[in-house]
Amino acid sequence: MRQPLIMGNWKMNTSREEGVQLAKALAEGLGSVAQEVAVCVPFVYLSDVKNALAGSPIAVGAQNVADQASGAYTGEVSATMLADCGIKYALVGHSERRSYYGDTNQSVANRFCQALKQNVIPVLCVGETLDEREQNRTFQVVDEQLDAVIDAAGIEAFGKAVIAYEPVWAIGTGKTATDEQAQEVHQYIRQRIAERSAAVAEKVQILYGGSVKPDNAKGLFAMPDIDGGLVGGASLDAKGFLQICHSV
Ligand code: G2H
Repeated sequence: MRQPLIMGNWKMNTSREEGVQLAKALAEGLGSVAQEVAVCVPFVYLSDVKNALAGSPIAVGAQNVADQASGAYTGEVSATMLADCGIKYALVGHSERRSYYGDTNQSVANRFCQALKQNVIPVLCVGETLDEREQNRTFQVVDEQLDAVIDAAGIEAFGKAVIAYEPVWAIGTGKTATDEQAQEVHQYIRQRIAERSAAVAEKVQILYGGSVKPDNAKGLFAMPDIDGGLVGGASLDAKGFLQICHSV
């Protein structure tokens, strides 16, 4: 049985104080839950939020990680630095990184490997654009995104990683994939992993992301291959995010 995971992605939002208050409200309101909960926060607030969550089961993640180990890479934050700050997760290949900052399948694979090397759990984001879906290329695009990482890290690496399926057309648009549309791709991803390792496919958590809200979370999380959510906009409101956390 896979443990559900609900992960907030604050993106480039909140002030330091707002972030700390949001984290405290989550810690106070969560209660005891069987599922894992995490928040991916801006780099500069990682330590503040981690301190605010001390004693709570809520983990902290970064929204990106460098594709190199160390050195002359101005502006980058390495996996070693994240590990040094006690950060548990790092998103890699979020569609906003791929589309606005030039992250490629290869650089995403390198980021994934760097995170794993430092025991930071990579959360590999994959998903198709609306054009790609309309051209019936969803599975092909997801395959290419997955294969680049499988080639670089090996299939066993997915036993220590998380996958997030985020259809680009559903991100921040208010358009959510239907439960069935999301399940179809989640099942496909799990089957692609199973072709290489049934044990890893059984173990890997596959999250759905793209306009997850308190009113659609339950239906999505009830699907057999959806192991939780990566929640953007709705994770900025403590009450709503806690409701989503309790929708598993
Ligand atoms: C997708 C998601 C979180 P939102 O980017 O990663 O954001 O829930 O706002 O669509």
